[in-house]
Amino acid sequence: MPKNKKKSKGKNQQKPKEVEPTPTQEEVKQEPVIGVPVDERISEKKDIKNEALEELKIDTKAAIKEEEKKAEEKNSKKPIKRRNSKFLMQDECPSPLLRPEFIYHNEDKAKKIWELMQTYQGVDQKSIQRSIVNHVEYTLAMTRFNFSDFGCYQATAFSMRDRLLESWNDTNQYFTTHNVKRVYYLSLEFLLGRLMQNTLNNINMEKNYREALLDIGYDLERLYDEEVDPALGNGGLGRLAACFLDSLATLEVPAWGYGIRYDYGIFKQVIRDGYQCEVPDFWLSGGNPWEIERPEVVYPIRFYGYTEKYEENGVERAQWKGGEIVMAKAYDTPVPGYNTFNCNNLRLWKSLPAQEFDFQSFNKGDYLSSVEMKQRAEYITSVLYPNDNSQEGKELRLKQQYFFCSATVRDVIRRFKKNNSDWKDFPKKAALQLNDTHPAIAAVEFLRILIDEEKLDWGEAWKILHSSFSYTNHTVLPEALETWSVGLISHLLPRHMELIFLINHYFMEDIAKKYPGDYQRMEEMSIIAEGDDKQVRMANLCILCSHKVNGVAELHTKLIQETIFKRFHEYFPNKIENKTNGVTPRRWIHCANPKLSDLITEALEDSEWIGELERIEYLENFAEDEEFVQKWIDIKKQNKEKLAAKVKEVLGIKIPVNALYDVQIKRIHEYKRQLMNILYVIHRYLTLKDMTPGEREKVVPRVVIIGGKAAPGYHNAKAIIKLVNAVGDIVNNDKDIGDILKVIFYPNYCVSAAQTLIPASELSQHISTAGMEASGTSNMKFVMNGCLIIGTMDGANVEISEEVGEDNMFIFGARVHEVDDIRHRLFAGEHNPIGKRLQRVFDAILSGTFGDVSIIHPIIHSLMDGKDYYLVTEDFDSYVKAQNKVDDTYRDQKKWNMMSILGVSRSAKFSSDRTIEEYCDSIWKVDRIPIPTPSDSERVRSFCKVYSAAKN
Ligand code: F58
Repeated sequence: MPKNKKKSKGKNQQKPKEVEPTPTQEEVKQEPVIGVPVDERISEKKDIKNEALEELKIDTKAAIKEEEKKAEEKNSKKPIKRRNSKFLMQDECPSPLLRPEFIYHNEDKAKKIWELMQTYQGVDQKSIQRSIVNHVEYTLAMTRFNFSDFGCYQATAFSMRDRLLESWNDTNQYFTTHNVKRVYYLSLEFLLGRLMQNTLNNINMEKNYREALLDIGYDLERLYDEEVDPALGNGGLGRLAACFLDSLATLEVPAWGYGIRYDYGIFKQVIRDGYQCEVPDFWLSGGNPWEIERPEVVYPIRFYGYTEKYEENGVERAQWKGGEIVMAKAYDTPVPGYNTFNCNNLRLWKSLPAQEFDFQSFNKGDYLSSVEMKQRAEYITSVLYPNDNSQEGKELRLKQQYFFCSATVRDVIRRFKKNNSDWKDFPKKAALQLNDTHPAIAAVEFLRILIDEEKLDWGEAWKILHSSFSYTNHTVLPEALETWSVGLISHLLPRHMELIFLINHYFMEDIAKKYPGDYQRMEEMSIIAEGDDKQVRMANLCILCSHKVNGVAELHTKLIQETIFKRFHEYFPNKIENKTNGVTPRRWIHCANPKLSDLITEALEDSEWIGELERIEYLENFAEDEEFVQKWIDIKKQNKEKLAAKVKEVLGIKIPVNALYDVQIKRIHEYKRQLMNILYVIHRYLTLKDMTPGEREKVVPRVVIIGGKAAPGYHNAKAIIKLVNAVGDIVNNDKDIGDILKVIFYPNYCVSAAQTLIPASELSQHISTAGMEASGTSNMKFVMNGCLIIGTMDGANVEISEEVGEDNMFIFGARVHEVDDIRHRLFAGEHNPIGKRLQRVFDAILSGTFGDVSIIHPIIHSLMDGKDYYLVTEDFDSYVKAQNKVDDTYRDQKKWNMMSILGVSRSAKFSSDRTIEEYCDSIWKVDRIPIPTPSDSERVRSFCKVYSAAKN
């Protein structure tokens, strides 16, 4: 049974559940309810109170006394300190809000400009409507009287961007003026998902925009669907970067994300005849209203060429010459936080030719080769590599990495030099986080600039580099650990290869000193893997260049400390630490599941939990409250209906709403074991077929949904997709089975699909072989949406089970410490876990029950031969048992819903706000810097004057 202790509400509040005294005006002011005018809030509360009294039929006098007592108690607690966004303040403020003043360099000119721009754009209905139609006419050049939903989406996005830019400018101005320390999050992937809904919610303007649009005949929800889903990432790693951006802005941490503006995001997955086909995703075809092109922020990036060494005051430096130059141009996307005045930035780089034409070739009459050069330059940022947990050793990929790292490092240095002159201060002003090893070359580029261009000596440069860089590892899978051939790096980045050799040389000297004669250890720790084709181990490089290295879940961190980075952990015992991943509750509860969000807000009596998820634990008090549970059930049902409608629209398949929705959505990979899932589905199908119609009626109906993309070259993953589709074709059309079992392969899984799938799920599968999933983050999203987990003790599942209680999950399978031994015995033929049930499933597949699925046959045969690296056969029995337990529990709806509510109420640890706070405290050493709210702008103005006087 779940632990059912009563929880207190948030950090400093103890709230009675039953009735609440009517709040005074004073109280209401202290506890703003987002987006609802003060008067409405009071009348709403009154109604709730009256209804509650009616229903509970309590003795009113006693109740009032009780209320007064509780109100007293409550008033004695500290009020919640809360900053409003400028948008909400504007809503409540009769006159336009003043903006903070900019620094004067030329007093007269600046004063005039400031006067012209001294107030923010209005957020009242008229102002919003005017700005939308202005963009229709002046930005999109459409007629104001006839614009499509898409046109309206674009104009609305532009009008929102205008408002974001005000905050963006003020934030950056403030940070620059105060010369604050900034975090730079370097990632080859940012899987943002759609921006409109999230932005409106973060800046508290959803209601205003909804009403303004409705008044001119547009439905905001329909506009949300007009937005493309920017998919500049593969999976967990890229999505984590996006959640981090949201949390960094919400926590008012000065931070910029840096990455690549790919023309093509991850491919669109289309299913033909059950097989995955990849279609290019040119996400920019309709324009991107969220970004700002920065033609003035461009950097030349060199490739190839040669180096010339020289000595200067005993320091060896080099000049890197020749080769080819490509330009990097910046595109900025404002990143607003939730309920804050701050607005951060995501800067993505696009490649351009250094000049439109190679005039030499052009003049020589070689027109085509000059065009070719332009295309070669643009090609660098054209496409995201669609690999998940495997590395693509192509030259273009390394070019992408260096291209974006060099532009980023130059940009960061430029910003630093604007306000600082002493290089020793760099670590006090910048923290650079490497999201996996993909941006590792940034560390070497930084070193190169410090030594060859800024003329620092090795010792100084190394210290600055080491104190400002840190690295996150996301995998222990050997095939995903990045290496680059020494030959390729020497050719593409000759100076960098020299520096890598130097770093390694000094490090090997240290190791030899500490462990004389231990060549094995030196070999393991070396950045260079010796052999015919020498390789650079990017993880080793990252560990050396960073002051902190982190894993992404407790178990994962322990594993990297004990396995792949064991030697480094011995040598640097304080370097490798854990930062358990998290996800943003703004996108993953509030936007994805607005009804659930409203219910939580209603129960908790305010919406503070969206910004401080710890407060959600108070929900535990409602786990057995019948009225609340009924609302909980209704919301899940509505979300299931929405998903069922989507499935009908996309696939033409009708799925029942009264079935258990069982979902596994993630990249298709053998270690994630979608194969085990579908093998179980086949077992379930065969079992149903054996039953009489009467017996079948007693079975819990299930809709099994599997979704995810396979890397285009990953044959086995593609075979699994085919098998799922083939099983679906047979099961879904089997009259004996009807609605008792449906099998859906949900095509083109992406962030926006997740936002529909997750809120509708009741059971979700996180069933990787123990030790192979670094963390997983969708498991967290599912828990936050009241979904129960069937899973192995892997990645963050372990911590989820600690938080929600093992009894509230369906845990099964081999544990990490057992895996190696089992695998060894399987491969040696000493152990055969294939029982009758599984053998029957294999036979059905091999005998053609599901049509021609010969693509999967080799995998099935190797499982039968014991070549079962991912332990599918080993874990199958305990998986079936766990699935049986799922059915039994689902039959007891009271218990199921209690488990669901408890899961949500205990999910606070998995907010990315918590993760980011930990990074800030122990890795980045960076403070929260709330920029002044407009009401404080007088203070800013006088500060700026002093500053400008001092400067002049
Ligand atoms: C994922 N890695 C982990 N890599 O697999 C997952 O457990 C974890 O929760 C998540 O990172 C966030 O920490 C991942 O998504 C990639 O997609 C790489 C893309 C580039 C090539 C190598 C894999």
